[in-house]
Amino acid sequence: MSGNVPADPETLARVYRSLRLIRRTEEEIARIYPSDKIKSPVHLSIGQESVSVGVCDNLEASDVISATYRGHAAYLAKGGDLKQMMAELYGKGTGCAAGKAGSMHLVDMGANVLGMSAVVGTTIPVAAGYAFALEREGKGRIAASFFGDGATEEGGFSETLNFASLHKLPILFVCENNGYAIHSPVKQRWATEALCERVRTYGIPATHLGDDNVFTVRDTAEKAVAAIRAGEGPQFIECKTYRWREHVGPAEDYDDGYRTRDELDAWQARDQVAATGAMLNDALRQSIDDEVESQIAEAVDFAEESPWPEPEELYSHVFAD
Ligand SMILES: Cc1ncc(C[n+]2csc(CCOP(=O)(O)OP(=O)(O)O)c2C)c(N)n1
Ligand SMILES: [Mg+2]
Repeated sequence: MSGNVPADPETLARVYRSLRLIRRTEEEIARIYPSDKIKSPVHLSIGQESVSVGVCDNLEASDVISATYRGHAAYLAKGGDLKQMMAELYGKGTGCAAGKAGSMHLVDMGANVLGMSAVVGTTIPVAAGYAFALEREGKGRIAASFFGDGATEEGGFSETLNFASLHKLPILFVCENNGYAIHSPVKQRWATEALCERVRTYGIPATHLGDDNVFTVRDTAEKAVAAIRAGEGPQFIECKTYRWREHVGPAEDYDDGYRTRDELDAWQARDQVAATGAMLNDALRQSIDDEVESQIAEAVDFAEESPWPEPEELYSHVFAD
């Protein structure tokens, strides 16, 4: 495993805990899904956790993030409430969006997680708008926006880069390049793979990471966040990563013919959850694992036992008060 392993054991334990929580939560979601208790489609981040964890480890609680319909990892890495997330997937009234939104539209403003969207690319300009507000607020808070490789093909992506650079907005753009938009590989969609070169033409410093080593992501994000906080304007990170499961749903899809299991094997060999766990002593790893399991079990119980939303709930959050 490449990358700088952090000297301080607290960081190592914190990063592992976050990775493990996301992985195990999504494995539980995949396990429960066939029971039909989960009422919304699920886009799992299994295999991609380290991008969210490495970036969010550099953010303050008061910083803001945006993400996508594949948003469980970013939501949890930023400190979004797990019980409310699980209840939201179940469509329960205690969910983070009162059971009306499901997995693709998570939100937790208590943790400064902006509402997510199923419409590709749309949360990028929203995050920049929020960064604009944060800049005017003048308290040093920043925004980070997570999106996929496919989202960079949307017009709003380019418009947002230009606006953010022009106004030196305090925003970190994070492209999770998992190589596919649904079943279409990047090679069939991009004239060149030089995404960071394209981004630099907007005057935004951009770093390409060839794999998703969590500590490399963390180090890169640390520098980017420091530059943003110093008032230098936006920064961009493109991180290659890999989605282990199907685009939407709990299963694998290596028989669908658009990608091969060999590709998965190469990424699984450097699984960041396992690799980071292996850096801890057995007793500490076990205690973190146990804690994570009980946190997830509690969240599942909470979702199962929570009431359905009241019919009147249909009319709340429709218009601003
Ligand atoms: C504007 C828009 N166009 C098309 C779709 C259909 N769609 C849903 S997910 C997706 C792929 C997006 O790929 P990427 O941004 O790489 O994210 P990933 O799913 O790989 O995380 C597409 C095309 C959509 N939801 N919104
Ligand atoms: Mg993608």
